[in-house]
Amino acid sequence: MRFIHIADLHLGAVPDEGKPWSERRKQELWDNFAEVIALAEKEKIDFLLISGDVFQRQPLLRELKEVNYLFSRIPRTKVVFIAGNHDYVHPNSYYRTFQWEKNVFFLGAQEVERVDFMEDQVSVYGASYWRREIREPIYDKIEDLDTSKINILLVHGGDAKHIPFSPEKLVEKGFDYVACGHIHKPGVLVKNRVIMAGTLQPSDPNDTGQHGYWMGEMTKQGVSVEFYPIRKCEYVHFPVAVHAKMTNGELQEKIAEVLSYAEPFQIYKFILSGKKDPDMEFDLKAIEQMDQVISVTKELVPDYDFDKLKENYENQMIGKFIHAMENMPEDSIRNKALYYGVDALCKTMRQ
Ligand SMILES: [Mn+2]
Repeated sequence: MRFIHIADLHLGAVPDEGKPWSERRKQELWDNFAEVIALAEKEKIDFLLISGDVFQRQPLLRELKEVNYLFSRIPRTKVVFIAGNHDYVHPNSYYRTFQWEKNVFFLGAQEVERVDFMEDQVSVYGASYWRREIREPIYDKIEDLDTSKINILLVHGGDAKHIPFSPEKLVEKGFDYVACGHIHKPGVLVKNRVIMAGTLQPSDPNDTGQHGYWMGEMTKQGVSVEFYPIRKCEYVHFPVAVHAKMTNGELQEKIAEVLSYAEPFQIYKFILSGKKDPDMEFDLKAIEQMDQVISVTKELVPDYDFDKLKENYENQMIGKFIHAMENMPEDSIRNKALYYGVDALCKTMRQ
């Protein structure tokens, strides 16, 4: 049988809030999902596996209707999904009462449950979050798989607060395929067996790199699955080396040059590092207003000339401080203390 595995759609999220492209990206999260649905139709996919966090927060009733409509477009595809820690099944959640299309199987219980697809000889296991955190390794308790069938497990978690699990142990239990979600970076945990889908498209600037869906073929003899990127949005963290003589003009030129090579779907976070002229204040706002820039952070240290400062301020606090520090044994702690002390004193002088 043919399948697609996705997770962490985070529908309802507002990516890059405050930026002119934020609304477009919010809509794109839905469009990307609709694209996968169209693909499932085109590729005659038998199973669409969604490993949690379809929504960023508690889904609105009309949002469930929209999603259900998309599922109704692929009646021959069986859709199996669970709720994650973001869209957990709250006591008032519409997940509790919603009537899904016939081809949709929502595993909404907080204990692991199983749904059998006789005609395909497939069983799918999964559980939904009923609270934001689950620290218990609940997948460890699954027992007695019928190994004559293809057994699939939908997982959401993988860190200490969200159902920790060992990929190898799940393979040992006899699962043919473990479809994981929650960690936003896609990854192969066990080749062709345990796959972390990653977010379909990122909604947080810290989710750098490629994102997309997994598609493959599954039989009792084995699974082959591959990653297919969707390149609508890709966050890039870009380090910029700053030198002591750099001015705002030069910095902006450098950044504009980087952006001139950027792909249209890339969004940049610039990280400035190095030494700067103590007098220089970089205009980060100007950079943040450039197109395709989400933020700028700086890890800059002023380039102080200690000898000159000592000479110029011989009889003042700063000169005495440098002199005293230089009489101490030189190590990294002394160097830091010297640097931070001078920095603090210089800042007071400039006020
Ligand atoms: Mn999650």
